[in-house]
Amino acid sequence: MTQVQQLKLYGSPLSGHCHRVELLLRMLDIPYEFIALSPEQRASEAFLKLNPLRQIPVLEDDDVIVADSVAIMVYLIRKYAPGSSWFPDDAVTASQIQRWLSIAAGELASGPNSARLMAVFGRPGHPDTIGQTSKRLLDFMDAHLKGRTYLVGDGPTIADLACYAYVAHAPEGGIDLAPYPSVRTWLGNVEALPHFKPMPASKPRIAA
Ligand SMILES: N[C@@H](CCC(=O)N[C@@H](CS)C(=O)NCC(=O)O)C(=O)O
Repeated sequence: MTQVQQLKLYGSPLSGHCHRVELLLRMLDIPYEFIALSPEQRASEAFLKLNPLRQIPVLEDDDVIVADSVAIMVYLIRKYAPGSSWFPDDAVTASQIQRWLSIAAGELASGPNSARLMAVFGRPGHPDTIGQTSKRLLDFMDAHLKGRTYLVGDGPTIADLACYAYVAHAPEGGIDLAPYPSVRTWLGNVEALPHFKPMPASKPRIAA
């Protein structure tokens, strides 16, 4: 009988990039082992072989290694839930979801995520640029989410999971979500999904 290997997710509990993958694994009900790596382990030669960019998350599925949170989400859907409503094949819906995945890797990463990295992890950055990017993104998200439950269509998709953590934790970077009522309602809608698990709150200036 073939031995089924449990999926391994290498990451950090305080990484929103890892959190989005964990949410999808949980919501697809796929068993996995979370392996939290220290900064030293992420600098090791062994980890360099898993991801030459030295970034978490990395997924190990038997002999398949997938790096990058969005790539992992696409892999999990295609392999374990093909055609599912989390990332449907329909061209229009897929393009709408892809737009938010691009925003997650673009404005969300260079806006609210960068603000949190500066405040919590002491990373360098340009507060004015980060603030402008964050405001433009949140203004857009709030207008888009007015009257909607989720980012795309009528049900949750990987767009919601990809965008959730760094919006929810934006206040850790000094970004106030009070002016964005539709965004706050949407955060609650994601938190109400079955198998949701929060990302822990960060304390200022801790090791990444
Ligand atoms: N595009 C990557 C970005 C991942 C990323 O930035 N991970 C951070 C932790 S949240 C990291 O490993 N940073 C270390 C580095 O970039 O050197 C993804 O979506 O997985």
